[in-house]
Amino acid sequence: MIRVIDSHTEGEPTRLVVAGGPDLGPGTLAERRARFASGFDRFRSLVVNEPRGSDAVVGALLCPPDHPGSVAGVIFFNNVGYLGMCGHASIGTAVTLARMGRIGPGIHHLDTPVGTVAVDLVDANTVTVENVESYRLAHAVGVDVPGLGRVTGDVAWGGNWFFLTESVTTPLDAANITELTRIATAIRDALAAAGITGRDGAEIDHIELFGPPRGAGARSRNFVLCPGGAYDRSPCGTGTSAKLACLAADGKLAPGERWVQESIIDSRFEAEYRPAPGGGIIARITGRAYVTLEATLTRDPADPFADGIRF
Ligand code: PYC
Repeated sequence: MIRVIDSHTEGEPTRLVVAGGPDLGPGTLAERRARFASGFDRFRSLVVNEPRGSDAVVGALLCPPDHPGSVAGVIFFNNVGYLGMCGHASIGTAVTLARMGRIGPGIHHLDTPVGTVAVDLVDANTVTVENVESYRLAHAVGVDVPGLGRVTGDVAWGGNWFFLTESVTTPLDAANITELTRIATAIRDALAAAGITGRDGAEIDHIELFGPPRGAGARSRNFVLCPGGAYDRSPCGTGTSAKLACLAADGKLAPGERWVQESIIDSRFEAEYRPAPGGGIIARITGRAYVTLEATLTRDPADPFADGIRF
């Protein structure tokens, strides 16, 4: 029986699989993610794709941890594949674990395929995630984007790979989401065509557009394109971490200084960082999550879309 608990974090949905997931065997979360992808990809699709889910849903498979001090392991996935870390889904996972009675207020650790993160359950809905080390890989990278011209931005790691740019002039307004999605997709395609990648040739699969904030106290507004073409309703935890790494590298944000990142739907993350031993930063991201559904997923073998609609 596949048991899931849905939540949203600042508008971005998470579907946590709490029972009935595939047995991925022993090993690190990275090894188990590889086994998930090679042997159980239909399960990923069944959980997040239509008709049970949507392109916006990020799935999270709850697993046994691989470090003795951690409360759980988590593998994040979406409509097209797998993530390294996921900030909004870590917040959603912590709130859901609290609702299940598995954690109480205070600090807990989650193992992910890219490292262990800390989640501090501040209250039933508020969580601070201390992410893996984030860093800027490349500054002021130019790419020619068909129909858009030269776009300049930074390449940074925040648990996933991001291209961050302030070059786009289309206002970051919810009314422009279709156009912003088209622009960000064109930038991602142009980066791939130009051979611009993250470390070790990793695909830059998240594009982050920045503009001036609208709400009181916010420092910036963003639009984040996720790998499967959906936009992040939240300000994106790993994307905000990547942003802080760039601000720190530019000397524009001091350790401990508060950064309020606004999303395209006006939701917010509060963030700050401390320097990390590797030369990058450790970002702390605070947001709120709410449980929206507890359900059992059923699979009828006669259903032509039993494993979700896959392209
Ligand atoms: O919050 O890190 C995040 C995230 C990544 C993709 C969607 N949300």
